[in-house]
Amino acid sequence: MRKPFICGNWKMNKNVAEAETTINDLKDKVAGIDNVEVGICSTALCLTTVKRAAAGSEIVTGAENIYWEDSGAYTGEISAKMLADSEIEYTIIGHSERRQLFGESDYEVNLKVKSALKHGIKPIVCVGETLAERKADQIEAKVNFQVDAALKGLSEDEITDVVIAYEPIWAIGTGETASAEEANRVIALIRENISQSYPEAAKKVRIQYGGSVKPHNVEEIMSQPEIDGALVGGASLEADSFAEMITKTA
Ligand code: G2H
Repeated sequence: MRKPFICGNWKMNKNVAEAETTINDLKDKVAGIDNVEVGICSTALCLTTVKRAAAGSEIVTGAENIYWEDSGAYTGEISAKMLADSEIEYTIIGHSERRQLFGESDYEVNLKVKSALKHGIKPIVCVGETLAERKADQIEAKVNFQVDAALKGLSEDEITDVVIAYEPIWAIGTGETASAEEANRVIALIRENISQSYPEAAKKVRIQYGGSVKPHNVEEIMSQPEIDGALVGGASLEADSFAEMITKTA
């Protein structure tokens, strides 16, 4: 019932020419796959190039961050309205790198989620615990707090358009992954938490796993019943490895 969503997060990688080449390669490699949604989130600079290169394919596009106001004196920022004007479909919100390196708060994440939905952009909201929180047995408390904060004030209908990415911070870019069973367990807890307030939306909302998902472990991760997709950093940079992951999921 929930279509798997494999989404690349290129982070601060690739110039415009590299973005175009990668999407052209990827397009050929995933042509005809229709049981997996394929997305690429790029820097703001590359977004329209990615969008244009993806034309004629099913690949959807996303930003890596937005600001919550529509326009104005916010030097360096980009709005959900601007994404909508360029027909971008998704935006990542609250990635742990933004929370940790740029001080993004749960309150700001909520403002960004609301702004994205107002303009028809689907947010991919990242949540996850640190290693210290994991050792202190606080995984559930941390992720549920982040999810509740991100979804605050949304209608049940709006929540069905939200994608959540469970990314344990200690697993990001480190080669470490939560075991597939552990990721499945935490994602089931997130869904259970959402269902307490939004039972219908909880059945529909897609919850991805992210953190060192690679061609060699994607099948095991995607075979878990609660995991609806993956947010893929490093392994999405090369069309070959990303396409392999999509093919293995399809
Ligand atoms: C986690 C993930 C993508 P990687 O940040 O969001 O990156 O797959 O490189 O761990």
